[in-house]
Amino acid sequence: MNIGMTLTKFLLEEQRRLPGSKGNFTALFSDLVVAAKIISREVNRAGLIDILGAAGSKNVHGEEVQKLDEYANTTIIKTMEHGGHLSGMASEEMDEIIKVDPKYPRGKYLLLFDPLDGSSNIDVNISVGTIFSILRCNPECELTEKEFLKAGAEQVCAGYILYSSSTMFVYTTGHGVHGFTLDPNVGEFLLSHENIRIPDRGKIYSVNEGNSRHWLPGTSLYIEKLKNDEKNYTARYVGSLVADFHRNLLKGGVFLYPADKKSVSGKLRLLYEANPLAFIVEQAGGKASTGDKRILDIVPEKLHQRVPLIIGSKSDVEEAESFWKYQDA
Ligand code: AHM
Ligand code: MG
Repeated sequence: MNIGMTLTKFLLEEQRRLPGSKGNFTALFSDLVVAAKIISREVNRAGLIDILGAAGSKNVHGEEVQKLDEYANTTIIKTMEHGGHLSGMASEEMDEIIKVDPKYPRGKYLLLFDPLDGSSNIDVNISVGTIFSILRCNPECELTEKEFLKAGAEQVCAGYILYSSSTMFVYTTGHGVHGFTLDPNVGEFLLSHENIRIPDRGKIYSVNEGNSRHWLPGTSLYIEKLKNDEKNYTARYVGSLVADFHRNLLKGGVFLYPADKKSVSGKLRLLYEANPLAFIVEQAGGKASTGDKRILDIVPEKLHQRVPLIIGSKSDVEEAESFWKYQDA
């Protein structure tokens, strides 16, 4: 057992094994860990903040009470911008890219993130998460949206933080997927899930069946097949992508947010949600697809582009893909 193996120490060891690594990435990551701890603390006392907010919209420090997703967004930007490791950021919460303030040095990475995913669950004390993706960039370039529009296969790192019964930080740099659990007494993320592998097939399917009247024929046929399968599939859907994904990553299964007649490109965002989770699932031995192509091969056209997503155990995703030929029927 790796007693006391913190996230930053683990990453440092991982980076040391890579020839030519100068440790910039490790420093960037430790800023991200700080942001995760701050957001985790705030999520954990959200109910108390709400009480204070309702009493007069000011907290005990006399500051305006912020909505948690805005708070998470600002926390990440403020924690990350002055480290000198980033040239820019893009957030699901913001229309435009964020250029690092010229008063700080520019670095060779870009950070893309969904600060607090699962917005419908924030106010009801159900698990939510932060999702992030890191790309390389030339620090000399003039930073425009174009620099962010790279296929997911070019990510150098991706991960998520799940705020749940415990807070967990799960990431990949392309060398397996590792999970760390925040020990609130120590104040550190400690290695709890080394080299996560997703089972080749699971028994869980996760989809919003409330949308079934809008589904295309292939989706309906596939879900019907699962319901009648002798493997006894069971439905599990929280409505927070990080929570649904994390459960299926550990237990095996498939999550779908397909394109349908209402959401013709699906709902989820390619750059902030699908790409990072696709990188993780592939590193864990699973698969992520639109139904007819690999998520990580899509070259984005827009920052906030949506994409249909089928993600999880390899054999389950492949079985779903086999039904996608019926989508146009
Ligand atoms: P958000 O970014 O506004 O939070 O929306 C994304 C969330 C995902 O976490 C989740 O998988 C999905 O939306 C749930 O959508 P729905 O409520 O339509 O099932
Ligand atoms: Mg989101």
